[in-house]
Amino acid sequence: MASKTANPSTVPFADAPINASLTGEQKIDLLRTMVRIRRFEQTSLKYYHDGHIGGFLHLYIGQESVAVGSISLLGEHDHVITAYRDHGHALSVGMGMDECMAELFGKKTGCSKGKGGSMHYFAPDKNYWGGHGIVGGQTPLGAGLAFALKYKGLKGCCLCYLGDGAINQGAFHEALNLASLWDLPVVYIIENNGYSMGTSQARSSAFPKEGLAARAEGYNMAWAKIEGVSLYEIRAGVQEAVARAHNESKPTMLEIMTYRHKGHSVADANAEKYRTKEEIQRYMNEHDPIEFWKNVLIGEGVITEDDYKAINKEAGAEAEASAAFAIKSPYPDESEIFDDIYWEVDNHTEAGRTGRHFFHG
Ligand SMILES: Cc1ncc(C[n+]2csc(CCOP(=O)(O)OP(=O)(O)O)c2C)c(N)n1
Ligand SMILES: [Mg+2]
Repeated sequence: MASKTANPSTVPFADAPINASLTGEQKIDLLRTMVRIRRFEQTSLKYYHDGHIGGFLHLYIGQESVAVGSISLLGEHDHVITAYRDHGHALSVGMGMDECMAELFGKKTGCSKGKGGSMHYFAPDKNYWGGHGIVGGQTPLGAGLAFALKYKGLKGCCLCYLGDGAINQGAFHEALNLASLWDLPVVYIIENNGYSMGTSQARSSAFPKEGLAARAEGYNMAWAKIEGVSLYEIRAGVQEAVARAHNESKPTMLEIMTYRHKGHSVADANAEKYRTKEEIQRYMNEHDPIEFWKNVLIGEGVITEDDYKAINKEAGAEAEASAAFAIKSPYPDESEIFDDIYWEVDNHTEAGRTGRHFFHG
């Protein structure tokens, strides 16, 4: 895995065309997005402990490079769907901190009107389809989004993220079969943080020595394993898969190696029971994607340490402001509890009126 200190002349994948074409400003934007995700989540954790947020809160701290690097490659007809650890993907597609923080607080101004919470961020206008709490549940939906793109003749793809624990779900294997059989433009990105709740990968999954994504061979599907600390490496690897989807309408399975610094969720008080303090500390000290990218940019002369401090401060202020926004926002009205479950019902369509959502004629 890449180390924290980076020498610009030796940073792997810096000269891949997709990276060589980045301007300094674009590189800073990538840094800013990762820092904003981290400050947003650190702030949410503080307000969780203060009792402002209830329910689940799965933090993405340590994994920011995966969402930021991969989503930075997307265009107009590309779509994103993920699991419950979804804050990083949401901010990467351009959702605002206010709507995201308010959703955590259960407020009406949240992206899901305060009724979805941490696991159910949505922004269809940004091609962002959630936010799913059922492990692996998003994987057939990802195939469906890709199918729709192909059906409509659009040159696009769906990035469908899942955890290393989700790869054992039956639905995922059904989705892989159809994605390959029907040549769907979907990219499955396994965010391999080594654990499913408190269970290590070694205790939960059978896989070839090349890695989890090598299972794709059983489906005649292309695959690759990517180290997830460096944005350069992620962008170079994911770009190949996106190009395969766009140009050949073929699926890919990627495994990106990463690590979560915090517990599975805030309720996971035993975060240090199933892994050692030393392991956590080692990843935080030596494999932190933000530290790595910051050092790349300093090494390249794109930013100074002071620039980084300013970006960090600004992101912290933005996150605090979003919490203030959430606090002063109203809760949804009790009368709205059954709204926003079925689009057809809310929009008084014939299907909604008759209950025939899934049938024509
Ligand atoms: C179908 C189903 N089974 C079990 C759970 C409980 N559960 C929630 S998260 C999780 C672990 C998933 O781990 P992984 O896929 O590696 O994702 P990570 O949390 O590491 O991002 C489990 C078992 C669930 N939500 N859905
Ligand atoms: Mg995991």
